[in-house]
Amino acid sequence: MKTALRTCPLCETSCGLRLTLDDDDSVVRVEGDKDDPFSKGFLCPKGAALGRLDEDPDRLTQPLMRVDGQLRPASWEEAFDEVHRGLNATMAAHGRDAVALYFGNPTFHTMAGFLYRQPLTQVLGSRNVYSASTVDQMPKHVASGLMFGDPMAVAVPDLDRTDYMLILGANPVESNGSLCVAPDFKGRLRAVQERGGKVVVVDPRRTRTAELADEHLFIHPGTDAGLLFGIVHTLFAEDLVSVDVEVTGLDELRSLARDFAPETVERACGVPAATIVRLARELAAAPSASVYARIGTCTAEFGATASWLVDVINVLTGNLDRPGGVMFAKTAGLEIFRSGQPFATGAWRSRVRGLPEVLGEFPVATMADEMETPGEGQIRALLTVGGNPALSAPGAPRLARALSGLDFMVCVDPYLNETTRHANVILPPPRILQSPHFDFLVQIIMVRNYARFSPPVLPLREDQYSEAAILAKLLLVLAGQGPDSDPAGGEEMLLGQLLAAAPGLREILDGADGTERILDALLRLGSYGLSLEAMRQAPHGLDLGPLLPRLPEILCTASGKVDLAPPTLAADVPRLLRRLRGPVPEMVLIGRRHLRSNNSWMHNVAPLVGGSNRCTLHVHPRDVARFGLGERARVRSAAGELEVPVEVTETVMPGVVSLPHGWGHEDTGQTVARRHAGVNANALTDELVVDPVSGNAVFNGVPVRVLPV
Ligand SMILES: Nc1nc2c(c(=O)[nH]1)N[C@H]1C(S)=C(S)[C@@H](COP(=O)(O)OP(=O)(O)OC[C@H]3O[C@@H](n4cnc5c(=O)[nH]c(N)nc54)[C@H](O)[C@@H]3O)O[C@H]1N2
Ligand SMILES: Nc1nc2c(c(=O)[nH]1)N[C@H]1C(S)=C(S)[C@@H](COP(=O)(O)OP(=O)(O)OC[C@H]3O[C@@H](n4cnc5c(=O)[nH]c(N)nc54)[C@H](O)[C@@H]3O)O[C@H]1N2
Ligand code: SF4
Ligand SMILES: [Mo]
Repeated sequence: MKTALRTCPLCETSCGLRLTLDDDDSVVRVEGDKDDPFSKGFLCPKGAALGRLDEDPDRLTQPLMRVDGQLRPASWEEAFDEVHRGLNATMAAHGRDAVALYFGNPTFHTMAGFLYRQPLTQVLGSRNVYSASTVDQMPKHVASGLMFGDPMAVAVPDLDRTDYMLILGANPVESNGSLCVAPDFKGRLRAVQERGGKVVVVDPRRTRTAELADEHLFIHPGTDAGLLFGIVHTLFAEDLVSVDVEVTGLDELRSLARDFAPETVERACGVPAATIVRLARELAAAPSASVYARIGTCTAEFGATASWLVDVINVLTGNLDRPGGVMFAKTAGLEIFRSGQPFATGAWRSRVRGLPEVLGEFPVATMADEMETPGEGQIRALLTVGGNPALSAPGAPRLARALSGLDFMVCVDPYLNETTRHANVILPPPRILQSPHFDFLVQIIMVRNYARFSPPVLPLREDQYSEAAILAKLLLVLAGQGPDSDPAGGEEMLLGQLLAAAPGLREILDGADGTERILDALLRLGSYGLSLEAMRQAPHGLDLGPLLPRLPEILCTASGKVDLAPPTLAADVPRLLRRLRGPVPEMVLIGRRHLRSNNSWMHNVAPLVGGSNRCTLHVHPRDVARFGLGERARVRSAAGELEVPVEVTETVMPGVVSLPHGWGHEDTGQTVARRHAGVNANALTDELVVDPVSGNAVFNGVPVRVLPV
């Protein structure tokens, strides 16, 4: 038996874990690491099942390669030769835009995913870059970028000090939090209440977070921007505005808000005007307050507008950049990536639908268009790293068909699944416990500054590649250096870029491999002057202190002030008004997340599926009666139709049905997931409807008809 310390890589929360392994290197116990200064022993059922997930016998242990139409085991050499051949054939015949990249959710957490994403994008030089960001948080980046100048400047609730928290479209008690890293979110919310504060949840479902809250308000899906504007209107109308940071656009904002009196928005939102007025007063009166919104508001038609108004309210109530309000974390290794240039979107536009580039990406919602529409720049080959867009993208069945029509596809993924089954080559990363972990990106969104490094628990076998080595090889293939080059050359490309400004560092860099040396460089160049050795000395993680005010360091708008009424967002306000004045849709679809799940890829672990984690349609009893539903229902949208088991529940508001995503498993050799197939919610979501400002997909508020079977 041996024990190992390890950060859980499965979600943003980054809990410290203590693993016990037997002599065969099998994980026999997972506990929360009580000595971790941030997570203090917290873990969730997914973290507890980390060993089962890691040792899943259905994970790929060697590359698969398509031969005569069939995916068959191949050596790494054969696999890289084929990747080299396939990608270069496409680039030679059709140019670099013909190769697309897709980065899925896990690449936001793995070291390799973080380190190689930008270099791969740069070296490929294709406009067809896509990521899970545009099915998730892109509206927040756009809002932050336009208001603060920096799209990565995401203001997080100062959860441990706030006196009032307004939560919209997030269910952190089950999701464990997103764009707000706070292990034991539930305990921290209870602590708000215990110190006399208040928690209000706005959600079309009475979630576990809503149950815990002091107040829960149902809202018609897709209308949060209206509700938030109603609050802004009230703050101005009642003279409750108290701004204490430098701003521009206050007058424009006031005039934009004029049309959004609470009485005007109440019908569309389904929240009484008097309640909206009271929320505004409470936010203004609280000693400190934070407005926090997530997936429910982002993956919606007015995602960017809602994200903007969240921080507008935080500014207007004097709560931006002060303890107890919303604040900016200070990362240990990312500061050098800040460009200092004011953010803008639309430097180029997508070929088929003319959608603006945002952060150098096109929306996932238009990936199928770009694959199916002939002409120069048509996508003919795809490299995915850790993603399952055949389940996760809007209008997913169409995208899956488009994948099957590609000339060539490479996937870096540990599973054969609904997406990778279309690949010509699958390159599997090693086990989680064989990989190092340092969660770069989540440092931006922590409620307390903190860092933790986990070296690999288990060594690589001779015949394995680390994920960093796989991506380094792909980088070299795209750079034209052939399939046989040493991955160390790819690592050197990264290090060379990083050290351009500090060449002297190279002599003293420390680390077992290129990835560790790059981490060492980033830590040394970072805000706290840390190093790899400092992280090794703190195996339980390093507390870097509470969030501190730092707006002046963050701001990089052209005016040098917080822009309260960015023109791009102001220009979209008439569209919101039209929506709010229009009819309330009779029936709409939203999503939901289960505690023991994570998007599409944890349904092959027996302890995580079944029970409450099932793919059912939540329907209010009134709607069950109204539509005469039995055990199953047919759900029809503009995009498609599904038949699904009905779960009658009063936790969802009338006029709304809820279906989780990540299901619809095909028979790809995942033996457990196959028995819990479920249906693909994204057969109902419409890729043709996006938030036009951010290009983000719309998963919530999809008009549907619900029919008996
Ligand atoms: N257990 C678990 N944890 C996860 C994940 C998982 O799949 N399972 N996924 C991870 C990922 S990738 C992410 S991005 C995060 C997301 O983290 P959260 O944002 O907390 O995700 P959800 O639990 O989906 O919460 C969204 C809530 O929005 C509500 N909602 C839907 N439409 C609307 C609307 O129009 N307005 C409002 N106000 N609310 C609405 C839904 O009912 C739901 O309760 O979770 C992460 N953590
Ligand atoms: N209808 C609807 N659709 C949604 C959402 C919703 O709320 N409703 N939520 C959206 C959100 S927030 C997100 S983030 C997306 C997720 O969208 P995706 O990222 O496309 O999908 P995931 O299901 O997270 O797929 C993760 C993939 O990464 C692989 N993987 C796991 N670990 C590793 C690793 O260490 N390395 C590599 N290379 N691969 C790994 C898994 O096998 C799996 O294939 O889904 C979105 N889709
Ligand atoms: S909340 Fe669960 S899945 Fe997320 S990091 Fe913690 S243990 Fe892992
Ligand atoms: Mo996500």
